[in-house]
Amino acid sequence: MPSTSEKTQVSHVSVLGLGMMGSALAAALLRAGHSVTVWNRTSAKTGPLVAQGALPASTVADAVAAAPLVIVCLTTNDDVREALAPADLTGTVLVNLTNGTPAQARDLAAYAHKQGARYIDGGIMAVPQMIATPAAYVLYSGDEQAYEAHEPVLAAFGGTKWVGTDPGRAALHDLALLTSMYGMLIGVTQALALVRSAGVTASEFAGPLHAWVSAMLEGVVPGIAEAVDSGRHLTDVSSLAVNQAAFPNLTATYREQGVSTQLFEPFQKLLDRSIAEGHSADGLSRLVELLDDEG
Ligand code: FVH
Repeated sequence: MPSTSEKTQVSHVSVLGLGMMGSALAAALLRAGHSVTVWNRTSAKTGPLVAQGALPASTVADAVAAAPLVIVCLTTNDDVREALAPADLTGTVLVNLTNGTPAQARDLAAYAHKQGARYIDGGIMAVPQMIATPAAYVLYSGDEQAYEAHEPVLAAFGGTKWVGTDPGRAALHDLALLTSMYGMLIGVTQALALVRSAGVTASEFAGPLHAWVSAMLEGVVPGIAEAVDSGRHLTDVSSLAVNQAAFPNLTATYREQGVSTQLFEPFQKLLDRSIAEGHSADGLSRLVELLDDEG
């Protein structure tokens, strides 16, 4: 295992994977003044980065050998395992920014350690166009010493947020944030389908939709978080009973308008269960507890 002190002055970085995100990461490193070696399975994709000053590597093994810090951003963690197989990882600090599960991150950390490498897992909270802007940040977990040594280089991508030494922790936070995003998109998708069924354009509805979702997030999230952490779910905001009574109006209207109910039926079931289990006076925070025992 290398000593991290050898790595503190790293300015040569290799980037494996030049898809939309990997290309944005490599370009950000170049703009920050680092020397960057790039590798991509489809070698033609190295062209634009080479034009910006990157050095092309023809194999993963060459790219890994070229720099002590290696950033990986492929489609899946199975792809990462497959791509890294021919490389000698001894002495490398591997930063894996591929989306995956906490268990996959732990497996990759164990694999990297066995190969003599240090492992940091990351979750990118940005789209490629946001990389290196103040709106972007990346969650990191795993080898803390290696992270501290390389954080100044990783800061080229945007903000850095350390979430713990469990290599799976960044993926967990990442997936929780993505969960909230997909939940919001389910609502947005359904709302736009509903108004469209009545001849209202999405552009016309976008303003009120954005304002409403923003106000709800701002007004509701802190209270729900406090209730979940304290276990005190009684509410004077909006009871589960009143939500259960109102919810069928949503699904009935979807049916009347010829819009599918499939995305919203599970929520009705959860509300019904909350009442059946005697939580009618509680607020929506109680649903977090009900999901706990869904297995
Ligand atoms: N794009 C985004 O907005 C999100 C933001 C949050 C983080 N995600 C995750 O980042 C990973 C890469 O996403 P991407 O957008 O760069 O994806 P693509 O543009 O489709 O590029 C995929 C690259 O992966 C290479 N690749 C795939 N399979 C293999 C393999 N078996 N061996 C080697 N490389 C592989 C692919 O190579 P090629 O097809 O060009 O030859 C691309 O370089 C992903 O986890 C997102 O969830 C992005």
